[in-house]
Amino acid sequence: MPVRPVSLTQYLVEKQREKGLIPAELRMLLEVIARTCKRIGIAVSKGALADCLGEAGSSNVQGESQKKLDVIANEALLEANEWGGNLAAMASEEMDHPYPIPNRYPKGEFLLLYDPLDGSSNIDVNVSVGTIFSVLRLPEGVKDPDETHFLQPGIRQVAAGYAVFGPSTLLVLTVGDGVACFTLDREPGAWMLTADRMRIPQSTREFAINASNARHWEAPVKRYIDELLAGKDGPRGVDFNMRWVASMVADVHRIMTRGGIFLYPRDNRDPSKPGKLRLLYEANPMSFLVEQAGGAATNGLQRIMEIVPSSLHQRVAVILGSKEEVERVAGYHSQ
Ligand code: P6P
Repeated sequence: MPVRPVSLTQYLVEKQREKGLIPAELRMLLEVIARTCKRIGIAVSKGALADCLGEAGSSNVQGESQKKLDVIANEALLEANEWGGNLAAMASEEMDHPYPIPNRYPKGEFLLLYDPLDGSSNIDVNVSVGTIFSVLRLPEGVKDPDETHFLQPGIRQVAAGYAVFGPSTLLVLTVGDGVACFTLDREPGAWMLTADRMRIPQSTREFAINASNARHWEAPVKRYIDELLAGKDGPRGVDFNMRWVASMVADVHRIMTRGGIFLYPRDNRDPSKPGKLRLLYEANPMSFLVEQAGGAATNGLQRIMEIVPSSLHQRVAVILGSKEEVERVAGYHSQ
């Protein structure tokens, strides 16, 4: 009897029913996010056929110019999630401040944080991009959350995931019980389980970093990368390979699938920016997924998921992936 493929809905219902792992409200929230990721993927896939490429003519809180699709994806997530009654507020890379659920709708017990379209600088050149999301609980007794209620360490996440819009459209998700990958079956429009309990190999010979920043790196990262580049004639005694898509979801998905180490380290260009990537809606969700798959995630000095945030859009150095390599880099920082 062939195994009947499992849909995202069945996967989540079983996490709710059999393991009591997730309440119905969280299951419904994740279903809405997954449905919205399909919608975002459709907008991305239209490319030049729809008037959604290029610049939106605005910039976000990071001072980065917004692509039209950044704005489209952000609005899709707001509109899909504001009425369901599962959330108290949302925060996005594309919005300066959190978006409280309007009083005309019921408020729920969760907070949603997301980068609606990560890697959007790649859209116009047709390279994979994606959506990253993180779910926190609303702190006890809080009725009207503000920015401070989002400032929870990554260990408080109850769910995290990303969609990657690539050759196939994938949704990778954890609710704290391993990592599952779903592939979009476009005909019925259903997310189908194609990998459960994803595991990152403990060791790797593949690294991902933007090497053009080498002159700005701090000594431990410089040492680590120089050793990889030295290959079998150097202290590591083996050759390494490099990949850099410059789309975090694509680089991280490769690592989730076949191992590797991803580094976007702090560098000495701008002391006010300890790295490029944002802690709350990029580093934390990716760290949750990586740790759930047996990998590790550090800023060089501490576990990313233990960092207590000080501001909504704060940046952090990110070193994540195959545990042995991440621990080696952390070791170089502590020496
Ligand atoms: P760089 C995309 O803009 C992003 O935020 C991540 O998706 C990606 O890993 C990184 O920036 C790429 O940065 O400096 O190589 O363009």
